[in-house]
Amino acid sequence: MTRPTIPARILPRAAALGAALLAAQPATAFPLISEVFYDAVGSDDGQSFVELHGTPGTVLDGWTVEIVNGADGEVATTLALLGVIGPGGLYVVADRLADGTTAVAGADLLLNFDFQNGPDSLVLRGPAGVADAVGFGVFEAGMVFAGEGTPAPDVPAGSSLARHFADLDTDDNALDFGELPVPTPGSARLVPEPGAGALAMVGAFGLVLLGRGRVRCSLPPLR
Ligand SMILES: [Ca+2]
Ligand SMILES: [Ca+2]
Ligand SMILES: [Ca+2]
Repeated sequence: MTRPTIPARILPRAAALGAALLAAQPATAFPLISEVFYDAVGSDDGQSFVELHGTPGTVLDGWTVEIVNGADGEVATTLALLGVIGPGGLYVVADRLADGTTAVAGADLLLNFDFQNGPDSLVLRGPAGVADAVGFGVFEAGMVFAGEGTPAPDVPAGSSLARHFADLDTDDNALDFGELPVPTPGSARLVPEPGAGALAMVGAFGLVLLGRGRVRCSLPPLR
């Protein structure tokens, strides 16, 4: 049995992620959109969710998540948030079934909504304006991308679109988000605490994930 090796060609992408980690940490403002599950296998009813990451105790009353239709830029749905980000630093808004329940475990708020399957955007808006945004899919000429930087990839049914690290925001959706084959409402990977070797650990972890294909990292294309 041969030991798995890390292809040299992905090193520049890992370096880009490492640089992003260094550059982004001091400036990151919370809350952030950390995960979006917009297309379950089969019906999305009661399965869709949006997860936010932020400082525990943050009051979200008055905050909204807008679902922006990529076809025309119109806000198709506005999710009015309520309540407080809990001790774990994550907050989940889940789609409600007709009977008032949801299939999403541990949801903090149930609302009735339905995503299209992209290209679309989500905009998180607070009292001071837009706090974060993510757009996903291929935006063709005439379509409206309301995310940040470049769009994140469209993910297949059953997978969610998630930040590689819930607390890492470079304001470039393609860099920050990737496919999560098993959605994780209410849990997330965070950047390790700053310290000697922490960045190296993150970089190594990223390399392992990239090498194994467990994270379909949407870093800039290889040249
Ligand atoms: Ca579906
Ligand atoms: Ca952002
Ligand atoms: Ca999650």
